Parts: sequence; structure tokens; C-alpha cells
Amino acid sequence: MGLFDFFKKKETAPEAQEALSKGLEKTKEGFLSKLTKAVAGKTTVDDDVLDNLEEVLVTSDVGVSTTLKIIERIQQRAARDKYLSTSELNHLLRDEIQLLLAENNSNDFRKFEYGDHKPYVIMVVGVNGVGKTTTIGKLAHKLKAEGLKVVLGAADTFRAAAVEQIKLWGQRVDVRVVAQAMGSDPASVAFDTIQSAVANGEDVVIIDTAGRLHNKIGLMNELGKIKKVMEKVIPGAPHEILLVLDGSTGQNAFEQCKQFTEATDVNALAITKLDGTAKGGVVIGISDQFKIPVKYIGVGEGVNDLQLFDKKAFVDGLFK
Ligand SMILES: Nc1nc2c(ncn2[C@@H]2O[C@H](COP(=O)(O)OP(=O)(O)O)[C@@H](O)[C@H]2O)c(=O)[nH]1
Ligand SMILES: [Mg+2]
Repeated sequence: MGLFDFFKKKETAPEAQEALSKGLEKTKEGFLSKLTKAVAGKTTVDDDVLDNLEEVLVTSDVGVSTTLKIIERIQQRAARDKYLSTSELNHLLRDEIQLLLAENNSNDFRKFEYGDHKPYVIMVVGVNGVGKTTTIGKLAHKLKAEGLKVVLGAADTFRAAAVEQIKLWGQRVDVRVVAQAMGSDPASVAFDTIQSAVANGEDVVIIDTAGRLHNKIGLMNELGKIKKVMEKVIPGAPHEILLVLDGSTGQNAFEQCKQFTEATDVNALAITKLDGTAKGGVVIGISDQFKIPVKYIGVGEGVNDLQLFDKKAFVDGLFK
């Protein structure tokens, strides 16, 4: 079975939906209680309600420009229907957010075309501490469970602990890890990993990287160099440049997304740590502003706490 089939056949199972609502609990509580306050004492959606709603969205880390877009849509509905009741607002808001995500996240993960890449190469980028290595471990576990042969490359050679950490994940989920000594050239680790994956007939290569955001030029050069050696082994690789963002950092995640998308060709996002935060609204704002599909969300530290992002399930989870 190829990657394509794997992602195509997945639907959000009831257990996954439950894990998702649990992971989103804090965001949901914050959001719904603010929403309740926003309409308290009001029966119809008037300008006051819209003002309050704007504040709810901004303080839920949806981001200003996305908030304005949503408010504008609700405003249009309210203008058409003067007596739009506040009790309908929840549904309306849910529908509008879902529509917005659908427009922006048109590459729904389950329908994403992978072609026949073997191995399929994923380069994982993002600043230190956002959850790259953990996401890699969880993803490897998921792919392996589907019968795919996965190999990890420890190209975060900056800290000894980083190399050890990915090796540990390799043991934990029982996948091969290619590593060199701390301080060695990340590009050389990437090269070794991909070359051995080709030799071994492995299906997916996932390369960890260091999250040093010293400056944009430095970052560009570093990631550019790793990318170049990948391409040398497999033209067209990396097929996926996955940017990992820590959802609990709210507006910082927007800033990091901006910097990394300027430095390299990010074509997929993973947003982590949604379980411990009330800032889950970042998922909505980031997918709207950057037009890069959110593919995964992290809702915990455990091996099963990674989910394929399902827009509908996500938004439903916020309103349930
Ligand atoms: N609660 C929670 N913690 C996470 C999640 N993803 C990663 N972490 C934790 O965040 C910390 C940093 O993760 P790590 O993978 O080392 O980040 P890296 O530096 O980007 O590789 C670790 O303690 C992880 O257990 C998540 O989805 N939820
Ligand atoms: Mg790491």
C-alpha cells in the first residue's frame, strides 16, 4: 500500500474525534465562554455583538486579518437578516470558519496526491522546542502501523541531546535511525539517510533538523544546503518540507511561520501542543494567512497524540 492510499482511506474515527475534543478542551472552553459573554443579554446580532465577537476571535489567537474576514461574513449575514438571533450565531460562526478553512486548505490531506515517490522524503523544520522530534516519532509510528518502512535522519546535530532523543524515539517506535556524531554536518546525515533508504527500499524518510533561527540568511543557507544534497540523491526531494509550530505560542507561531516560509519552500504545517493551550485559534489564522495546508496537529506527548488535520472535525470540536 502506498502513502497515497494511507492518507486517502483515513477518516476521522470516533476515537480520534474524542482525542481531538479532549486535546482542544482548553481552547474550546475559553472560546465558548467568551462567546457566551459576547452575546449575553442580546437577542439579535447587532453592532455590539459583532464588536464583542471580534474581540473573542482576536483573543482566541485567530489573528487580526482572519478575524476581520470572519466578522465581515457574519456582518453580511446580519445585514441580510436583520433579526438574526444570537442563538444562531454559534452555528453561523462554525459554518463560516469551516468555509474559510475549506477555501484555504484546499489540499485536504486525505486527498493529497503523492505520486509514486519512493522513498517519500520529508524534511522537518522549525525552531527549537516546538515539537519537531516528537512529531517525527509520532508520525513514524503512524506510518509504520500502516505497513510502511520508515527511516529517520538525525540531522539536528547541534546538540548531543537532540541526536539521543531521536534515537530514543527510533527505539520506541521501532524504526531505523541514521545518525552521526554531534556537531557533524547535517547535510551529510541527510545524504546518508536518503542513500541508505534507497538501498534498503524504504518507503518514507523523515529528516530532523536543528531549529536555529539565528537570522534569515543563516537559516536559508543551512536549510538550502540540506535540501541540495537530498536532491542529489533523489531529484525532486524533499517532497515535503514540514514546518512545525507550537500552537501554545499564539502570535509567535505566526511570526515563525513568516520567517520559515521566507527562508524555505514550506509546503506543509504541523501545529503542536494544542492540548495544553487555549490558543487553538492559531490553526484557523495560520491556515488562512499562509495558504499552506495544516497536515498534522499534536494534541499530547504520547505516541498516539498526532492527528491528521481534519478541518471539519477541528471546527466541530471547537463548538461541541
Ligand atoms: N503537550 C504536548 N507536548 C508536546 C507536543 N509535542 C511536543 N511536545 C513536547 O514539547 C517538548 C519539545 O519537543 P521536541 O520534540 O523536543 O521539540 P524540538 O526541539 O522541536 O525537536 C517536549 O517536551 C515534547 O514532549 C504536543 O503535541 N503536546
Ligand atoms: Mg528536536
